[in-house]
Amino acid sequence: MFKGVLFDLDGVITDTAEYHYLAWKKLADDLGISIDRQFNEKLKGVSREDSLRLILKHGNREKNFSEAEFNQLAKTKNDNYVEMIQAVSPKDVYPGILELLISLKNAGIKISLASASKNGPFLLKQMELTNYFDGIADPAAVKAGKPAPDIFILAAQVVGLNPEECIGIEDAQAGIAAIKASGAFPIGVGEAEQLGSDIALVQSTDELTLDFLKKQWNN
Ligand code: B16
Ligand code: MG
Repeated sequence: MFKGVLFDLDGVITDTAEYHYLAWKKLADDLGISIDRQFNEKLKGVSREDSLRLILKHGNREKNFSEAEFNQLAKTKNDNYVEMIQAVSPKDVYPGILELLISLKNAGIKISLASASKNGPFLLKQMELTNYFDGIADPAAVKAGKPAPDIFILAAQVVGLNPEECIGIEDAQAGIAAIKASGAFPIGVGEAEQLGSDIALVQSTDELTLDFLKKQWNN
């Protein structure tokens, strides 16, 4: 049996993925770079700085900014995003997630956060979920972001486990790659087109019950 579950946040616990998209879209529009939802799939799970690099590259503007200007652009996006997430509340927790956290707690299975977002702890607090988490991996403490495995390895470590003892749940291409590379068992929230047809997938988070997780693990 698995001993821990490593949760992505944006797109798994709540729909902040949409706010990230809107904040990047506004920044890109202001720079005259056109991005759409299909391009946004590449940004999901990717760190703030790497996302900005991808957007500038997409608009052939990667050489146009000094380091200070680059940092300012990242800050502008984050300020806008942080403004949007002030209103996040327990109502915004995706269906079935609270029930899953309760069943995991009752079963003595460790719960850890493997989000690339530096706003993760704030969001857990807004949704009143902080107390369910046995550990939070600090994205600022890892060398390489998703698709590198570092954040999932750290998320397992902070709850005293190896990734091989854990299930990782993700909604992003980069995140699934990171889970696979860490040695944890991947479960995807989303479509096979984006996440691949070689892993267990759910269309909606309310399918993520403890029984479902056990079934996939034992498959
Ligand atoms: P921040 P996750 C990721 O969170 C988002 O999917 C991604 O769009 C974002 O750029 C990244 O966090 C960094 O977030 O700018 O708030 O530090 O999906 O790994 O929970
Ligand atoms: Mg995500």
